[in-house]
Amino acid sequence: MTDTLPGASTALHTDAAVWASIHREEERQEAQLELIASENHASEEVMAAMGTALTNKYAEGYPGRRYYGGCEHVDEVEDLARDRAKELFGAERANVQPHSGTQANMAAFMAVLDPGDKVLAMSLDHGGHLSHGHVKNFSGVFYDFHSYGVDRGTERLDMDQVREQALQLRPRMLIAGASAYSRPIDFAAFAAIAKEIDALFMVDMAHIAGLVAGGAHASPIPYADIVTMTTHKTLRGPRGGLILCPKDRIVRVNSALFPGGQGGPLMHVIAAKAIAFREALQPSFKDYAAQVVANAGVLADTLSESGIRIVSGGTDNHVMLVDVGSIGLSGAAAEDALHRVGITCNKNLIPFDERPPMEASGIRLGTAAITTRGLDEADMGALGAWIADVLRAPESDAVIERVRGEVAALTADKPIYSPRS
Ligand code: DSN
Repeated sequence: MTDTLPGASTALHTDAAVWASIHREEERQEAQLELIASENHASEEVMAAMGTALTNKYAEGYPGRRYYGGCEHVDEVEDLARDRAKELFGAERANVQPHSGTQANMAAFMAVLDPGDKVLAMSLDHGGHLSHGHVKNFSGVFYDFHSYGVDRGTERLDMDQVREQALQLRPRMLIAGASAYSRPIDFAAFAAIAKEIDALFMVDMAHIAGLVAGGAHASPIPYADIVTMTTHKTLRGPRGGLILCPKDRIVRVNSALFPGGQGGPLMHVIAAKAIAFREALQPSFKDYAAQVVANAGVLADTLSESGIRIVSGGTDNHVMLVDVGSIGLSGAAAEDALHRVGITCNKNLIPFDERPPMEASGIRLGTAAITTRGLDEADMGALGAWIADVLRAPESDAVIERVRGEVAALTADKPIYSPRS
């Protein structure tokens, strides 16, 4: 077994069963190409912060106003995280305590809505998110969610259709943001619709947060009343959430998050968020964000040129939906075939899909993680060809064997983390 991560294997570690599984997961990540669009590889420094004594500290409340003693140093950390988040996104205020994107959304809704209020958001079936009104999620249980989708012909958002729906429904809040949408989101157009119907405008930019931070997607900050995100996708931080808002809304946001939806903040994760925000403030992060988008473009073009349909014809961000139904496969079968060669992705509904979600007609591919490990446009051309080969011959042991070898060689050549001495 190789040691890949700092701190992951030391003489202090005695729980052989758990560490063996952790090592196997480390090895899996090193040996496979991670194309799940919501994942990334956090830096060693981000991961190290999560393994510190800050995990021991209770700190309900906010810096300077805590319900526990001994918070002077975690206050410093939370202030750093908040200040860096504000600087990174040009926001007036930040709450860095959400444990996840869904927790951030729960706090955002509680801060500005009353139970039962009407909300208009993107349909999960067309690329939205569970916490934007799924019937079994808290959002769908406590609020009256309605959804807009993409246009059937273009498979893109049509802002005239969104406006028409909004004028008819008159929701209290309009939400923009998606988990599987490959085109730019026109925040100015959403904000204009919200203004026309006197609704609030919220953006959940979980997927594109790193692209916004790196200048590769327009920012919603000038337009939105409240912005939520996760910190671990394109932003490449620790798992967690973040809320940004204007200064006149922060008191309600803070109290909706704690005590509204959460108890003690995870101070070790907040330290890791602070480190990740600093990383994203470096000029090199702009290069990273641009490379993520360039890589996605080449991957989508290569697949498309091989005759596999890409939803909406391509991508402008980090993600693409590949219509594997166009070559007679289900998303589940495609996910399995790619798994056999060491390429990890997820089956995904495509807009107007006729298959059920556990089968689906698409796979969702993203380039955030593979770009972190240093893959570039030339690698994307090769990767696209391998994916096409596997999807066209998923039962061929010869093809699987060959591509598995290619993936193994590439991952060995481009390690994620430096090996420990
Ligand atoms: N599960 C995430 C994704 O894969 O997009 C969203 O929360």
